[in-house]
Amino acid sequence: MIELYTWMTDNGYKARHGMEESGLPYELKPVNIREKKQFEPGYLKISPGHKIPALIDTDGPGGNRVTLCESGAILKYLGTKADNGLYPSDPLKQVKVDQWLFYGSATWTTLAQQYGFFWKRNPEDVPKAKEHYDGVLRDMLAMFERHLGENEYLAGDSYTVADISVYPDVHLHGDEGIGLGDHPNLKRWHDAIKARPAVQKAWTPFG
Ligand SMILES: N[C@@H](CCC(=O)N[C@@H](CS)C(=O)NCC(=O)O)C(=O)O
Repeated sequence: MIELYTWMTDNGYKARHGMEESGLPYELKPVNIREKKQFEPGYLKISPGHKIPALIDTDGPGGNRVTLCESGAILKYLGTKADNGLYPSDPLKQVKVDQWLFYGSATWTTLAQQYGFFWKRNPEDVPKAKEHYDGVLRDMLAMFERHLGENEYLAGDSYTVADISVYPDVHLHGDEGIGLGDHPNLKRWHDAIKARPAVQKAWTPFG
């Protein structure tokens, strides 16, 4: 059984979305980061950097107990375990999935979060930072637009964990933010993912 520790944030939605797409049974364990629950000693044992998401799998490889943090690593783990194409078994296809999965975790979301901080959450108005991150966000959206003009999904013809990693911040800062009207290819990709039942489930607020 997998226990998924997460919260209602971009990275948190990635893991929950991947869990839903995997079809694997799991137990949802909300970690309220507004109440600083991520700093509790028991949680720091599975996520040393006090970040959500994280998971515990009591039936990992070889029947061993696995703990794991980092959304990209979690998505790859779930895709591999589910063996349903979310993370392809073909090493040639894995190359491009890894490229976009790493881009999603390391570059896209990290920079989109800075945009979100300066535009939505920072009580102090910092025009230079806002201008900088607005340019950074728009440049990345334009890159996705070009790429998805030539590819149905980020890693090529198939929907993979790479798409799951990139979706939340395209939704939050693109579709529900500055708008995707000038990005028809990205909008097509976004809407196709948004319509998936797994997204509807994963983005449901905790009860
Ligand atoms: N690179 C990490 C980033 C995770 C992350 O930034 N998590 C945030 C919420 S989106 C968090 O847990 N913040 C609480 C904290 O830093 O104490 C991943 O992809 O999982």
